[in-house]
Parts: sequence; structure tokens; C-alpha cells
Amino acid sequence: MTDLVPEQSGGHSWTLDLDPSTTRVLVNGFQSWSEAELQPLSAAQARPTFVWMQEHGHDPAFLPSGEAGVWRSHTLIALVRPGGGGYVGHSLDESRSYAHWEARAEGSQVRLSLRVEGPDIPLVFTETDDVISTLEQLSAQLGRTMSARTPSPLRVWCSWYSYYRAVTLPQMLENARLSREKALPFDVFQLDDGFQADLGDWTLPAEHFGGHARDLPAGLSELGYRAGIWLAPFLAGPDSELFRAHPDWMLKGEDGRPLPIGNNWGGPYYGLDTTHPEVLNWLKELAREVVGWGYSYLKLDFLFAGALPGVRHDPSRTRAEAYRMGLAALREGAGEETFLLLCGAPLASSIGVADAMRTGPDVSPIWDDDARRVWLHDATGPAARNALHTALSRWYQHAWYQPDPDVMIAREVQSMLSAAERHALLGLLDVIGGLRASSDPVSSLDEEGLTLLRRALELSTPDRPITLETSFGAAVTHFGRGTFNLTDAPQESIAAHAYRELAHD
Ligand code: 9PG
Repeated sequence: MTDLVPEQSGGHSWTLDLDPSTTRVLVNGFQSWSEAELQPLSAAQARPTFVWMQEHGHDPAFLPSGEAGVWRSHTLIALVRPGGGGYVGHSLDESRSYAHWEARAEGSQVRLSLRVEGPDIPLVFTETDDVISTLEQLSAQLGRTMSARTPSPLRVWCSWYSYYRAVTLPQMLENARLSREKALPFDVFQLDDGFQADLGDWTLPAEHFGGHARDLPAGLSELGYRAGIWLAPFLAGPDSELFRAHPDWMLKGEDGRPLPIGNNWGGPYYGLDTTHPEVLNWLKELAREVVGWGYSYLKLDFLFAGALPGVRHDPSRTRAEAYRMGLAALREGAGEETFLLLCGAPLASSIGVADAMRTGPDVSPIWDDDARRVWLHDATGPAARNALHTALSRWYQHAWYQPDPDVMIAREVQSMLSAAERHALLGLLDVIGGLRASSDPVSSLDEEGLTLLRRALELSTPDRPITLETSFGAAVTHFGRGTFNLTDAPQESIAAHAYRELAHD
């Protein structure tokens, strides 16, 4: 490895003798759902059409370029030449600052630049003859610097991808009972969005839920399962008691009013200002209370809200610091022993607090949402293809936390996935080698479905790509254990939307 010195002192910008027409670029999006991909440098980076998609899926302060030949990436970037060598740039500390990388095709050269948002941080920009290994080494270095937590993987049943917001307490217990009857090897049963009265009002039950979330852990424990629960702790709905009682706790706009930061539950929602001491105390007490109900696994979602641009109580804090203050309060309240899965979360600035991290968009029982992806330039929405595309392109992040590429869908009912597409999800879980999850109603699985689910719950170690020089689809697709074809046509005898294990050749 050769470390390169920036061209101008104090500046971070380099001109590289790389032919843009043969160079490929590996980029990493800001948060769980943002795209990570491997693309020809000459291609165009998609920028979502609607502002809510930009806020909800990307970093609004450093959006994808939307231009051909210009690629933006968070924390790290890799430029790959034919032969597998090239350049890797990597931030080595994201606890207070964000590293915004940009690669730009300029004639017969490539211009790479870096903007650090926050205080100066250690970083590396290096030439290498093996991009894959160098990227893995530098990512592991960042993980060590930020004291990454990498506990053993858990096997989780999650209510979201079958019951969605209509989930009830009896459904949770019934799935746990059937799962015990069939001896399915889950560790945790996790209640997702839908149990609460409103965003922010986590301790008040939704009417349809048929009980209170604090009533669930005892029943799960009798069946031998740990209890998990979903929270979006940095969000507040406009009609919530939280918002009405504390409008001053919200992230604000320049006009001093609470800033609507997204639109998902049938209307706008707001975000808490995690530099406000009363908010930090409230977050700590919330986590403490929920753990006190008997939950030892928290899925903390929509966390990007803590890192959005806006006016904060303590304006001296960077976005990364504000975000980590909120996370630290949650960890303090939850305790060291509680397992924290983060989702919709800025990736690198979560290292050291997160036990596990969602590393891609939601899986869903459809392969592709092309209306949103192709026409609105947004591949951060729920779809099996989007989940594969991004989670595969973040294989190296197992050094930062336990990666969660999202659920397996093994059922044939209430799903439009083909057998090959289900098998591709199985391959994803195997090569990523992190957390295992399923949302299938246990009663919906026939013998074949149960066999597929059992295979999906078999733990594995992370695999590595064998090349970044070619790919079937704009993602990392060629792994040691097998190859994914994410395209819509057969490639080298692999069917469209399929995974071929090497052992089966
Ligand atoms: C609960 C869900 C589940 C899921 C999370 C998150 O782009 N979108 O429109 C979008 C919608 C929902 C969403 C992510 C993105 O899902 O990832 O597992 O917990 O919230 O509401």
C-alpha cells in the first residue's frame, strides 16, 4: 500500500491517472437504506426525485450526484481498475465527523475529492493492487478505532414483513407457540411497528393490538424465547402526546419551528433534538423502561432523524456528535447487556454502540419496485432486489457490527417471489454471515417452506467477493461461495434474479 499525500496542503483532492472508461467505483450510502453499489464510473448515480425520498433514504447534506461520471460516497470509496488494483479512500473515525467522498471523471483522468464535515480526522487514501483486501483492512481498522461490538449472530422472528402495522399480541404468541412446536431455532421474537398508540407514545398501546407491549415478554419467555421490540426513538408524530407536550424538544428549521423531516405513517413526522438535555434524559428513561418490561433486544429504527441538518439546542455539536449523543443515551438506559439492532441509521457513526446494523433497504415479497427505482430514481424502498444490491455491496462491514441484510422470505403464499428469488435471499444471508431473521407466519409454511427457513437460520461466517471487476447487476455479485445474478436476463447460465452456489456447479 502506498499512502498518497493530498495535492494541496489542507485540501483533500487528488488527480489520478485512471481511465474513466474502464474504471469501476464502489460507493457506500450514508444510512442503512441508502444505496451501496459497484458501478462503471461512467454511469450515472441515481438521485431520488422527491425531497422526502432524499431525506428518508440519503444524507440530504450530501446527496447522490444525479450525474453521469460523478459518484458520491460516505466514509469510504474504492476505484477499481481492470486487474483488481486501484485506490481506496477511508475515514478512520466517524464519531464526530463525516467523510464525504466524490469521484469525478475528467477527460482521461479521475478527480477524487474529500470533504470532512466536522473536526479533522485520521483518514487514508492509498493505491493498492488488491482493492478487496485493502478495503477490508481499512474497514477493520475503523472498526477497531471505534471499538466495534461484534457479538454472535442471533436468529430473530420479526412481525413486520407479514403483519405490518396490524400486528396483534395474540399473533405474536401464536407464532412463538407454533415455532416451539416445530422446534424452529429462533433466539428472539421481535415485535415490530404497530403496537404503539403513536410515534413517540411508546408506552401507550394501539387499540387494535389487543394488549400492552409489556404483556408480551412473559409469554415468550415461557416458550423459551427472548423478547424483542421495535422503537423509532428519535421520531414524534404531530398528534402524539410527546409532540404536544414538548414542541421545544424537536429539531428545528431556520424559522425556529419544528421541522417536518419525513412522511411515512400517512403524514409528516418530526425528529427529536438529541443535543437537548431533557431529550437525552427522556431517551435514556424510555430505553430503561422498555428493557424493564422484559425486552432484551431493541430494534431502533429511523435513527437518521438524529443526524439530519437543522437547528439544534446546542449548535456547537456536529451532526455526527448530535447523533451519537442520542445513541449513547439509549445505550445507557438499555444497559450493556441489551442487544441493539440499529436500522435506518447512519452507518459508521454507529460503530461501538450498535450490536447489529441493517445494511440495506427492506426486503419485501416482491423482487423489484421499478416504478420507484427506475422512474423516481430511488432504490432505497422495500424490494428483494434493492436489499440484495445494497447489502452485498457492504460485505466488508462485518468489522463494524453484526450485519443484518434483513429477512428471509420462505413462504409461497402472500408473496410474489419465485423459487429462484427466494434462493437468492438465502444466498444473501449465507454470504453476509450476520443476523438471521424471518417474518413468515409459521402457519403459512409447508414442509418445503420450513426446510428453506431452517436453512436460512443456519449461521455462517462472512464470505468475500472474488472480484470487483465484473458483476451481474450494479452491485458486488461474485463471492467465494457463489454468484448472484441481479439482472433481468440469464448470465453465464445463471437464471435472472438467481444465486448459484459454487458447490452446485
Ligand atoms: C416499520 C418498518 C420496519 C422495517 C424498517 C422500516 O422507504 N420507505 O418507504 C420505507 C418504509 C418503511 C421502512 C423503510 C423504508 O421500514 O426498515 O424493517 O421496521 O420500518 O415501520
